[in-house]
Amino acid sequence: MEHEFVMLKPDAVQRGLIGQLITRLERTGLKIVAMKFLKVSQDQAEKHYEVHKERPFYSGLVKYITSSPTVALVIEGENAVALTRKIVGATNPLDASPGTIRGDFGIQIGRNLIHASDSVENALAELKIYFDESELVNWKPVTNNWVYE
Ligand code: D4T
Repeated sequence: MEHEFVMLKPDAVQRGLIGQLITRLERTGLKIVAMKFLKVSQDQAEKHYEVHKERPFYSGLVKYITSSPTVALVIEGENAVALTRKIVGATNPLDASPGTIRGDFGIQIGRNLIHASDSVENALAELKIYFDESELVNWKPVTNNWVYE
């Protein structure tokens, strides 16, 4: 089963959307295996957004993600990465379809509420910035046989 790394960004927490956003992921049948409320450190932010280091929005992005608490989650399930990215929607809320998180709750790309890793490899690398692998909980929901055939 795939693991996906998700972060509810500072704007989602400040706007009181934690419950609503987690509900959208949970109701698919995808399973939460780790979850943490944390203020991202400068070091974690620099590791997380290393690929964007040379981009003009990098310093604003690091400032934003470290500015206020976030919620980090690891989600497990079949095709967890693609499914989660579909629920999250396009990076810019303007391009995100209605029904997606960014399409329904966002206006600007710099306040797009949620992060979801774009590949299985990046999910593993990113979850390691925020979690020790021992923090991932191995459990089986009682609904499993009704989510998977
Ligand atoms: P994340 O990584 O937050 O899930 O977003 P995406 O995978 O959808 O998009 P990304 O990596 O291209 O961008 C990372 C992060 O940077 C912000 N950003 C991006 C921004 O503020 N201005 C920009 O022009 C771009 C391209 C938003 C998401």
